Amino acid sequence: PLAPIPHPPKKPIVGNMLTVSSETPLQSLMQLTRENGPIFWLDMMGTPLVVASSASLIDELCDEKRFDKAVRGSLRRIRAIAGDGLFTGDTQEANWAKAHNILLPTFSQRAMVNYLPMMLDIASQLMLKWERLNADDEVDVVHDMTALALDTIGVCGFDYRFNSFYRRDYHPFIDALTRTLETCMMQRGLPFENVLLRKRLSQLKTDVDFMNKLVDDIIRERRRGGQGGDQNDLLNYMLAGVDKQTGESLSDENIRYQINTFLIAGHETTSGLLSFTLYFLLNHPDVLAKAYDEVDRVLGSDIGVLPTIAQVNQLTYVAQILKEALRLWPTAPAFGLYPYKDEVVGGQYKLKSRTFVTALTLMLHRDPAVWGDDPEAFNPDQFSREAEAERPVNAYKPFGNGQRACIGRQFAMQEAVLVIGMLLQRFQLFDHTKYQLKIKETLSIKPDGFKIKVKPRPGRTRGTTIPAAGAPATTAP
Ligand code: FDE
Repeated sequence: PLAPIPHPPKKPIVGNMLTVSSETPLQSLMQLTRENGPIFWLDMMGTPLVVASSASLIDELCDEKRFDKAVRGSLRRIRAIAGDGLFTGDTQEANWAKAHNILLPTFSQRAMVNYLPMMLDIASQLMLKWERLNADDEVDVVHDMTALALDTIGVCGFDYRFNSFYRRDYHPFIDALTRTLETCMMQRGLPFENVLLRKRLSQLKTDVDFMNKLVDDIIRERRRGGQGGDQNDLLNYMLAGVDKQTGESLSDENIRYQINTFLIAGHETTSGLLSFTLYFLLNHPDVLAKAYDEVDRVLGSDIGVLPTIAQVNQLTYVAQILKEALRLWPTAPAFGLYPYKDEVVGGQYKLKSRTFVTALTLMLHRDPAVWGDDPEAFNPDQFSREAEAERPVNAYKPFGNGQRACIGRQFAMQEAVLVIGMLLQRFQLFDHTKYQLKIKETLSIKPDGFKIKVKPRPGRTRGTTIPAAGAPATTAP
């Protein structure tokens, strides 16, 4: 029998618009899930938004024959800068499939070894910065992890150095990007919004022009230098790549959108992942001790040699810790879907064709049916090989679903394992403020105001060998 989808009470005109906090919409949706159950709908000024989160419902929603990714709301507005790039393109747009086909191999597990020297280059800059801190210096974790993730995607993506570790503030590109994303998140389609946001909207135009120019100049330069440049970066693949299905390659405009996309999709999510991981390590001494053991066994105490790809792949407990951090705080905390046709889900809830459904990953990852009675507990054993094999396939979705899942997954995980490994090899960590977790929401989520102190571990060889730019990294024998 059919049943109505539950929904919290609404107000005239604005409906449930104000039920959801504008500062912390995702935490509102978590709370609403606790109150209303695994599926409910909100009236966003006449447009319904369905929020689903149980493992059984999400399993149905992950059926790509019935549901497709929905590029709506703030994600749609991000097209101002990411256009029909992979993240913000509709599945049916010609450029989505074209770029997907061209870029998939460049993000494959096999391709990852190419990025290792560049990742080590940037990771070494972070290590050096932390090694040179004085005992009373604080580390602004989110700031440093953002610098790291941004610089990594800059070098691996298009051989551009944001040089974030050589400046106090962020590169102007990042300020422009951050403002642009903020404006896209603030627009909610409320009355008078364009008046209230007038300043921001005109700034948005300036920012988008500035970012496009920077990226377009890089593309033009590279074209001029001939396509066979010796960089192993994504830009070269995009310039040279041909989609086998259509025989076409990407236009310069679309390549610009892809570069903007990698920066948007790749830097905040990865930085948040690293920040939450450090937070959990500091709060779970038993897990931290086990991680130190693994790092010491795999990487040893000589910090003069940088990790090899084989060593990175051996840090399996570190990888488990990262996965568990992404379970409790998936830095891309939800994904949007719509049904192609009228559907019934959960055997009783009608969804009209094209209804916007948010799959709330944050609560999916807390479904007791999958994660047990204490889903809030941080436990990397949830990702032992045996536990992973036993779990239903769609119970864990930090990288989204199906063909629209994260193309940067291996890239982000390799970078994160390597960085946590190198940090633990070198440093003791101190939670000197007794930090209380507070989640800041932008397009992604991160631990707000998380500061730590670090101290070099005793018995480590001082000094780090930094590979010359572009040169292969030193490898252990
Ligand atoms: C994507 C993605 C996703 C899906 C979304 C939707 O559905 O809407 C997710 C969930 C994600 N992603 C997540 C993540 C996390 C992390 C850490 C990351 N991510 C990272 C990264 C890096 C890079 C470079 C990236 N990432 C990228 C990307 C892209 C391009 C995309 C889109 C795809 C398609 O095609 O659609 C994504 N990513 Fe990520």
